[in-house]
Amino acid sequence: MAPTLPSDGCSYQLSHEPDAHETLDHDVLARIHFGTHLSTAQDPREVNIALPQTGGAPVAEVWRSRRPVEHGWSDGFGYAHDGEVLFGHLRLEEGELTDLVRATAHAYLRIDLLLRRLGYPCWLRMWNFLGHINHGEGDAERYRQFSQGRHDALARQPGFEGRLPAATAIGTQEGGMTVYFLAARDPGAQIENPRQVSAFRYPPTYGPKSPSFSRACLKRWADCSHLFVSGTASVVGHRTLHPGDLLAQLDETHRNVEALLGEASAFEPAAGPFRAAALKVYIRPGHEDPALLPRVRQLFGDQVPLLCLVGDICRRDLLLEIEGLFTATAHGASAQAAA
Ligand code: 3EB
Repeated sequence: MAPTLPSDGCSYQLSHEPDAHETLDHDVLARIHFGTHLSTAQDPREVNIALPQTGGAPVAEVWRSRRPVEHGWSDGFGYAHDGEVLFGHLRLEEGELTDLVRATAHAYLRIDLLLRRLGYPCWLRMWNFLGHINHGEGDAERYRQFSQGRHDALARQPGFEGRLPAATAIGTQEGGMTVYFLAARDPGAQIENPRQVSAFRYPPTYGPKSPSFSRACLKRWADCSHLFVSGTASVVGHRTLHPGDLLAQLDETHRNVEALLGEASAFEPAAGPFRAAALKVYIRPGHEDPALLPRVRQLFGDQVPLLCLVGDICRRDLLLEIEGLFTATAHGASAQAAA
């Protein structure tokens, strides 16, 4: 089957495709399925995330490249790369998480080793899916233990707070942990949100070690720029705003995403305007609301590909979180200027 060439000028691209299980095309870096009772696949580019989809026909997240893709398994990781970007993933079963702090630290150190070995040492974007993320009280909460382990691993590198990847951390109903990620040969730029305290500077009320992620990562490729926007929620300063009010949390989240787009454009004005290539919306179970997705479309654009997932948000008073990939092509900027 002929590879589907990316259409927006970027040499690799994310699309939402009807969920299917046929053999992957050669140009695929990764295909991520979301749902319960997913069947396991042997291809190292296939990932399953145990989160139900809501609000439409099920889709898979598919990353495709214009360059030749190589893939394989190494140290338990499935990976694929195309000379510029690397995709990888790791699954830990619940039985491997009895000491969650150490298990997370070990997993993150193994990721670092894999990335160095394959020649893509620069972390861009991490997705973390952890069973029962809100179980446990106080600093024994699983999310806080995960944060501590991640910090323990990343803090081994001096200056790590200036090179943090964008991230998502979401809870699943099934146990275990699945991590998937993108990395590059050369670094992206860490973008923070002026409306929010950087997560890596959160006070200890949110856990013994602050969460090691950046609000966004801006990566300039040969032919386009990608802005990876982390899971973004109704947090201003370091506090949750609008507890209990899903739609108000959505509006606040949108303001946070807008602030990040503003920061990214100020950081790299030549990139051209950023447009949303794909968004994921996570809703806490029991808080699905038919008014939500229409409002998301109103705020972020009618046409934007949306994947809507039901999962626990890592802070208990947050009802929703939104992440996205935004693309800018200097070509897009000149086309707009000419119009
Ligand atoms: C927040 O702003 C919401 O620990 O990797 C969002 C995205 C959140 C990523 C993470 C946490 C993480 O603090 C929570």
